[in-house]
Amino acid sequence: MCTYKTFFQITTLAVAAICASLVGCESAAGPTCTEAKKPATVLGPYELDEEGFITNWLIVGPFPNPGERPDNQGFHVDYLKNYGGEAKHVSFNGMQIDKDDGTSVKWAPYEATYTSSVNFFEVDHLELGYEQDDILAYAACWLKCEKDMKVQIRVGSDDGYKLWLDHKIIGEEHVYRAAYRDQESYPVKLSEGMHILLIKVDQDYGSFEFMLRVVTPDGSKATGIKVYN
Ligand SMILES: [Ca+2]
Repeated sequence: MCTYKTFFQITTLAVAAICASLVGCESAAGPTCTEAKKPATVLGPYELDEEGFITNWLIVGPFPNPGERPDNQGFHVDYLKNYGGEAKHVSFNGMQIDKDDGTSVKWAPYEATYTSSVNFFEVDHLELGYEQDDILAYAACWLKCEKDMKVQIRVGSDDGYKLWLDHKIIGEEHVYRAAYRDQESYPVKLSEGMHILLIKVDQDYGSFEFMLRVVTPDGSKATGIKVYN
């Protein structure tokens, strides 16, 4: 029998569970992101470069992106669906992702050294061919903030991308273009602690790269942030 007291307890637990599952809320100044749950071990810490670019990432791929402009088909396919899904995925070094064709790939670290851009053709473990077309890849990292802060996450990409912060999508550009810095800018409020970034970048043909930096609203490097993979 469901008494009023029992109903109240169940309702309270349900509300608590829903609240616990939320990671922030929207506001006019961009999403407020609270600390996300990280895996037991992470690589790092690494520094943002002098302009705020993240140059240390975990990367996994390639995944298929068949079709022709303007509608390559991989962009809207969740290749992490068996691993929490893109929105809930938590990557770690060495994590294996099985693909539908029976093969598998693994998340592994990559450091962009001579440029702030992540050129996927330079990522050895992706084993890509020269200017391989119709593919996509994911990159992820953690940001550890020493205090609450307001920042902008600025992205350039070739070709399009989807961007999640703390399991919430904050940017999506289904475009075909060359990459330049700061093509989009996303204002966010980060709480003290760890925050997970996941970006999915797709490729039709030609170059295949992205660059992402974390800056203050005036465009200078955000301070007080460490990067982990
Ligand atoms: Ca391209």
